[in-house]
Amino acid sequence: VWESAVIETTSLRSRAEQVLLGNRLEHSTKPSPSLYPHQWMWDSCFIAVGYSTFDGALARSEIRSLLRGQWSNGMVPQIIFNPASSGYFPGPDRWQSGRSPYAPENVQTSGITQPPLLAIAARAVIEREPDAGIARSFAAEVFPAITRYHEFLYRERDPDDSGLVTVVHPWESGLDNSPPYLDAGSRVELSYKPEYHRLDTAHVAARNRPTDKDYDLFIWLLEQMRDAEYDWSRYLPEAQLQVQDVLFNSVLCRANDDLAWIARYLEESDATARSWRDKTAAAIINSLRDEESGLFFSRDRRTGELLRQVTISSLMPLFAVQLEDGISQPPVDALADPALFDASGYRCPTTAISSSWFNPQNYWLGPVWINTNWMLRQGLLAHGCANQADAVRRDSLELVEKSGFREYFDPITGEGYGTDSFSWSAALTLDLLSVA
Ligand code: 9WN
Repeated sequence: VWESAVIETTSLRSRAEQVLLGNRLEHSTKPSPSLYPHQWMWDSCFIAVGYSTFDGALARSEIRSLLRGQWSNGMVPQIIFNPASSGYFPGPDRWQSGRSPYAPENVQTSGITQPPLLAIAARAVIEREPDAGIARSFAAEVFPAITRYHEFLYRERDPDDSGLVTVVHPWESGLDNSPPYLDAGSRVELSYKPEYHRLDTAHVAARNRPTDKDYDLFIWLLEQMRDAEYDWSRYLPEAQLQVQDVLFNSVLCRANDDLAWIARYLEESDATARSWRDKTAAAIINSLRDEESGLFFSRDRRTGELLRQVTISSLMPLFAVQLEDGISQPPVDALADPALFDASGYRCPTTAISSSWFNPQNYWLGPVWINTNWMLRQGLLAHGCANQADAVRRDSLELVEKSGFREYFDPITGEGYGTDSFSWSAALTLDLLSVA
């Protein structure tokens, strides 16, 4: 039994490495062979963590390639387009990022960002690099750029100086059709029906993807931002969708902690990164925590109301920062609650089972995703919940072993959905195998 377990792990590892190498482009790695043929930001951060387990040079090039797309105002874009591919909608012709004076000239990108995992990935890559000289020069190279990215987020996206960054498009959240966005999205009044032709449903069954109504919202919002030339001081006062997103801000909080670590590693001051971390941590606890349930929710900045939809994001402050016992307990308990996240199958559904939106086969409305499990596991470990953390790790590995490196998985049956050969499922499998 022991011998076969070892062989299984070895083969899972080598299959995961093959997925990443198979999805390589010239400078970076695409999320999947055909559904997502460009470079995505938070995907590449997870991918870099995966590469760091077996090839530091590829890990560094993944992050460098992201920074190649950085705008002069500091924004790191959600998508860096691969000029050799036209198989994804919306492409560069719809985004027209060149309308902004800050967009890079030789690289085509989208006009928004994604959960800011750069510092988290960079730290992992630095820590795993055995050659101290290489690690140090990479740290010195990326530290100023990542700092400028965080400066952008606080300067352009937190006009109230609240410590919470505002997300302006569901795609920025990374959890595109998650219930809080369907909720906030239902209040957006589309002034026209945008014209477009979806390409995603040519690759994946429509029942596993966002609806056409969701896409109307996604594309209409894109066109509003484009018309404002991605100038946030002009766009934000009128923007119909503005969310102080709990997952995005939790990632930012943790990223500040890792940015502070990189600063100390370089023997530079970590004061700015620490003060950002402390401010965002306090704002998450004071402004995004629901007193009654003890769970966390994103806040609609337009109405001022919490978007009280229980999703995986409600647990993400565990990943952000060290919470006091009384504050960490409700999210930890929610994991074992059959009405919320215990589906008697695989941990951890992305939308609570009791939600009226829950659908175990549709995108972010219920399926398990390996990246949210990866963050949750770290958050649980940081709060002394080793057994629960291990259960999340085990379920993640069981899912990819059973169904392959799919994009997302049914939390009840374990069936895989979405694209196959999905890069972050493979990359984070490598990381989970390396922490055993
Ligand atoms: C839009 C690439 C991306 C992920 C997102 C995931 C999905 C894109 C799409 O794929 O979104 O960004 O076309 O649906 O929701 O988290 O980064 O893997």
